[in-house]
Amino acid sequence: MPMQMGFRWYGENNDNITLSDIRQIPGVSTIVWALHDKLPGEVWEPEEIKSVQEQIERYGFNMDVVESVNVHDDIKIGLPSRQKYIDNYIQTIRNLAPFGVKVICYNFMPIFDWTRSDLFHPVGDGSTALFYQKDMIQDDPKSMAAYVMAFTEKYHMSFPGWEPERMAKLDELFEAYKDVTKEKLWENLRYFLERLMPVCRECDIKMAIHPDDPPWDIFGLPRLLVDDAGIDRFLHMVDDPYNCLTLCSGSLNANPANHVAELVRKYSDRIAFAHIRNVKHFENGDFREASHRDADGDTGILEILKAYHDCGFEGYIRPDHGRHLWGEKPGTVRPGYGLYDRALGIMYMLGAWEMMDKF
Ligand code: CS2
Ligand code: MN
Repeated sequence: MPMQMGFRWYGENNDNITLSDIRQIPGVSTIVWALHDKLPGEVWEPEEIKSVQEQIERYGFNMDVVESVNVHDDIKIGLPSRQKYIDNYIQTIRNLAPFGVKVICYNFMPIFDWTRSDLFHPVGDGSTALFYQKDMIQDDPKSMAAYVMAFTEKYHMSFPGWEPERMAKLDELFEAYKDVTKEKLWENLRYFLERLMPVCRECDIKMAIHPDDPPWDIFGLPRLLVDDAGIDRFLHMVDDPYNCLTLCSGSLNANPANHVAELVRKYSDRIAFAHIRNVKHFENGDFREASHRDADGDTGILEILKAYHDCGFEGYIRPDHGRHLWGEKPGTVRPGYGLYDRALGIMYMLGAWEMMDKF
């Protein structure tokens, strides 16, 4: 089976991009989807999954990849109430299996998902992109959360991992995480996965963890999946073919020391899902996201694609964040998830891939 190209879609009435738009991008087989109105910890019910299935399959796509089923904070913190949330997670896996879902992408970042200081930073050519200014993300989580929340309120858009219900309780969350050291977080991740693995095997669904974005501790919160050593520890800790990676090139390469193509070669048999995102580094540690073209960033997109191709990668792949182009602006586009740059990214990736296939 060749690799399968996916496109992340936020769902009807939740994404300005339609399935009909996506069908016009050549080469896409998989819709990367989720029930975006679910809070972490809730069970995804079969009827709810079925209604998305009907939409997705009507356009000839498969729904093999879910991104994300988010993990409740109590599981990450290791509270006794985690039992209930792990049971719910397992029930969600069981409910997804009959619909043909093969991969669940998730992350294990405390409190925040991806973190940026500017969601629409000018690139210089008229487009905008997500930007991380290191000195703005130091010791004031509240002002950063307030920035993202102001955006979500103004434009009636909420982001997975930035649920307003959770952000309203930031003090409580920080308090709850205060004794969660890196080692405890590793232990809680292991506990969670060990309980899931038998069900994953039975349901033939791979759990594919997304690396931490950015790949370093922020606001004093520990982060685990940040480099080769972290990935190695993770895969050995629960050494099971259903314990896999979503290898996100841009998240990892926000730290220029992470050589993503090498990671692909080293861990290819455990990569279930590839995110391709290009990043431009600045000397002071800031970074900006870039078009998928190799020369536009520093992540080494062609070398990464070559590594996947050499390894005979047969998993799912998708363009990750792109720039906002051609009139895409706050209110009309989800930050990082416009139509045009991701479509261009797909054509670039398929061009490179098909060239490697043929010649
Ligand atoms: C995604 C992540 O938009 C993005 O950066 O790659 O937010 C990803 O969906 C989550 O971390 C997975 O749980
Ligand atoms: Mn990603």
